[in-house]
Amino acid sequence: MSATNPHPSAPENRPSPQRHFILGTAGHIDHGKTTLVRALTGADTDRLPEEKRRGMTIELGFAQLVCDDHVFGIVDVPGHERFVRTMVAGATGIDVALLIVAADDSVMPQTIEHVEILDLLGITRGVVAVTKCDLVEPDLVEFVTAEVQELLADTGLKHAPIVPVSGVTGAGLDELRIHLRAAAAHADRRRRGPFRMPVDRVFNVAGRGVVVTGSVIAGDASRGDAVDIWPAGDAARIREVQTHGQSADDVHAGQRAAVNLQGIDKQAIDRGCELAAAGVFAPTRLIDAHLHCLRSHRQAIKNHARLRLCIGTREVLARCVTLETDGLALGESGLVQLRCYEPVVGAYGQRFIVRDENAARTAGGGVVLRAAQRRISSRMTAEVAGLHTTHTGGDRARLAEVIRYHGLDTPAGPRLALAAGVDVEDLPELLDGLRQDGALVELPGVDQPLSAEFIRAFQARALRWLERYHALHPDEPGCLAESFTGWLERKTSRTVARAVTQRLLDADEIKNLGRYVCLKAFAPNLSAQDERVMQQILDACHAGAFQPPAMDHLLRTTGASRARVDKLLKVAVSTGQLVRVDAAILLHADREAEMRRRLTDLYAAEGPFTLSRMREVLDTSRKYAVPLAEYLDKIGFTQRSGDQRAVSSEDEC
Ligand SMILES: Nc1nc2c(ncn2[C@@H]2O[C@H](COP(=O)(O)OP(=O)(O)O)[C@@H](O)[C@H]2O)c(=O)[nH]1
Ligand SMILES: [Mg+2]
Repeated sequence: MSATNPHPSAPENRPSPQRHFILGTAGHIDHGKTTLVRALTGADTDRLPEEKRRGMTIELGFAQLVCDDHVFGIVDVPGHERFVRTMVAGATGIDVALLIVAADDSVMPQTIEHVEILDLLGITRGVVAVTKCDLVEPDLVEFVTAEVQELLADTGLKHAPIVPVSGVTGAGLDELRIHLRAAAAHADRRRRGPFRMPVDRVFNVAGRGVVVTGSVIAGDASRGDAVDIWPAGDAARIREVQTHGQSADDVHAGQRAAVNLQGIDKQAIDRGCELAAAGVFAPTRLIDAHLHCLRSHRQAIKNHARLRLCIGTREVLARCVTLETDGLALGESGLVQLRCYEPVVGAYGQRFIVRDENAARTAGGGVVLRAAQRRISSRMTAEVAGLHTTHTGGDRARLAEVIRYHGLDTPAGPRLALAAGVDVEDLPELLDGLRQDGALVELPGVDQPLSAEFIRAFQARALRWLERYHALHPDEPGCLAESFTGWLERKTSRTVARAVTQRLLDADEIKNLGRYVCLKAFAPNLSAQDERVMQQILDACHAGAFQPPAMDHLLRTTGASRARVDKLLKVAVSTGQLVRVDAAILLHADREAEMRRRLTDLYAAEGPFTLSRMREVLDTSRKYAVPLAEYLDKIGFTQRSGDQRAVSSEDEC
């Protein structure tokens, strides 16, 4: 519990820039929080008439404490058990805690509950002030100190120094300031990233419009900046900013801020809204998280229990779906999905509190792992494993998981960094690392990185689909290529569908059979020589156009046996690469389509045509024209009347 500076060699002679921190009070009612803030700053944070009359804090109060280059924005919270929700809203953005315990009362219920809340919010920097030391003997102070040490032993505040003070006589205040400064020096909470300010007050200022106040928990904002107001998503612009009554050009994380907004009505905002950098966040009703159930809570958190989620300054009802166990026993932690009844904004790493549905008790708290896009349950083991990676993995593993989770809609830039909980400047290097690991794939025409695991899973799904198709249509050579890519396209996009088909072909997982695709295992068993002969046959048929080669010709050009050519012709007909016109004539599929196109054009230009006109248009001889015409009659493409033929209807072309 050392409060000394671990970096004594830091240059002392240069004037260092001011550093800003949010300091939050905590502790049982009447233990002297408000009095101590007044003694430290001169400001009375109980400003409401009702607070004055009842001598107790009801609303959050604000003051500023300057200790050399350290500037603390103080949030003074109520200690009454009925106002724990307000306490949580105040504690949400704090860097340093000031826990107050009265020497004449020692540890009381809200001392314990507030410490639990600070611990659940991940606050590890703090100082304990044992107040009202003017009222008690020194050995009682020692006794209280021991009780406080015991209370903090298992918490993030176990190293917090304990300072005896009096808010009335001012004893111990200098020492308290020194310890606060030291605690702040070690404050290491993440504050980078886009601007975020959960709103704790809203009011109108005559002639200026709406002003909102809050603790800036990340990033910075300047006059003129565009902001979104969540969860509604209204857009507004910052007209002016102040911090502790002073106009400022900008505000930073760790500062209390009053922001005058332009373009929004007071009715559209209240405590619980959040001001955020424009275009970065999106509200969600699903929060995937790691949740801890307090050992002191009176009951376990059941699977599907209804809880109140306190996140930022907002409180919403949520159903808690446990993902690793059936509920969370007292003192147990685990992965959960919080299904909120109203939208909220949350980002990776953000701490939150859950309270009983009737809001009487703090049940636990945890950390947001992702603003989720889909429901998950304990049965979806792959999704739960991914979430586990998000919870325990390093930056690179977390980034890979975010990219996998988002599939084809991976966010980019600041939104990607935010979701993965990494600094946006570190993104290029992390992405390069993932590329080297083979965790990312680039698809032609797709500019965002895609997760190799996601593409693998998607390809496996496509293969399963094709397998089912084969099972349902055992007599077909495969699935029509356009149906297959059509299915892929409905699940993804045209570019991705094409790229994925190509990957499956390249990997030899599927084969192209003329107009069909089939699983490799389902493809007719062709040897390399068969493939070569097949290509020669197809080339010869294509070249022959409407006077296709006869068997003799095929045997001569391929040099293959009659049995082999017969077998390959059958395969080519079954896969639609060749079209059988009659026992002796096979047309290349492209030529067959071309024939119908030419005759459609002819019919459009000249109406019904004779066999000899058809022969001219197809540039063939009577020997072929007769069977071709009969074939076309047979498939219903043409209708014969005397020696004239009409093309039946455009639909059939
Ligand atoms: N003697 C003495 N009285 C104190 C001290 N701090 C607070 N009080 C008194 O305790 C009562 C409650 O103080 P307050 O600051 O409102 O407590 P809070 O509810 O924790 O904010 C008030 O009557 C204060 O005057 C102290 O250090 N010494
Ligand atoms: Mg008070």
